[in-house]
Amino acid sequence: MIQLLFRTRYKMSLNIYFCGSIHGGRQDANLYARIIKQLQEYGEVLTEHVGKVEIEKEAEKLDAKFIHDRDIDWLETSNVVVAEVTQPSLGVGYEIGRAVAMKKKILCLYRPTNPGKKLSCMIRGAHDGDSIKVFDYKEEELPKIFKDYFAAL
Ligand code: 6IA
Repeated sequence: MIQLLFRTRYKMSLNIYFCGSIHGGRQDANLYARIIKQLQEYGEVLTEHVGKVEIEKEAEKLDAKFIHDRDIDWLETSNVVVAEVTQPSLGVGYEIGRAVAMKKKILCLYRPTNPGKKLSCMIRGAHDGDSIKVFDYKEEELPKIFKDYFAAL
C-alpha cells in the first residue's frame, strides 16, 4: 500500500529523461525499452522513443536541429536523468554533460559485460554519490536499484 502511494505520488510529479544510444549503436534498444517500462512506474518518461526499435522510420522527417532543441527543452523540464551508458554514444555523453550543468539528478547505469571495455572516466568519475550516481548493474538488479534510487530522491 505504502509502495503504491509512493509510486502514484511520483508518477504524477516526476519527469524522467532517459538517455540511450541511437546513432552510437542500437544493440541495446530492447533493453532500453525494458528500462523505460520500469521507469514509467515512477514518473513520465519524456524520451520513450529511445527504446523504440523503429525510431529511424518514425524520425526520418525530423532534422537534427529540431531534435537537439526539443531534447534540450525536455532535459530542462526533467527532474531526473537516467542514462544507460554501456553502449558508448556521443549524444548520451553530451546529454549527461548538459544535465550536469543544469544541476539535474542523474543516474548512470553501466553493464560491465566485457572485461576489455571500460566506462569513460568522464562518466565514472562524475559520480558524487549525491546528485550524480554511477552504478554498475545486471539487468535483474534494476527493480531494486530503481526502488532505492527513487525512494531516496
Ligand atoms: O549520439 P546518439 O544518437 O547515440 O545520441 C543518443 C541520445 O541523443 C539519446 O539519449 C537521445 O535522447 C538523443 N538523440 C539523438 N538522436 C536522436 C533522435 N534522432 N531522436 C531523438 N533523440 C535523439 C532521430 C532518429 C534518427 C535515427 C533519425
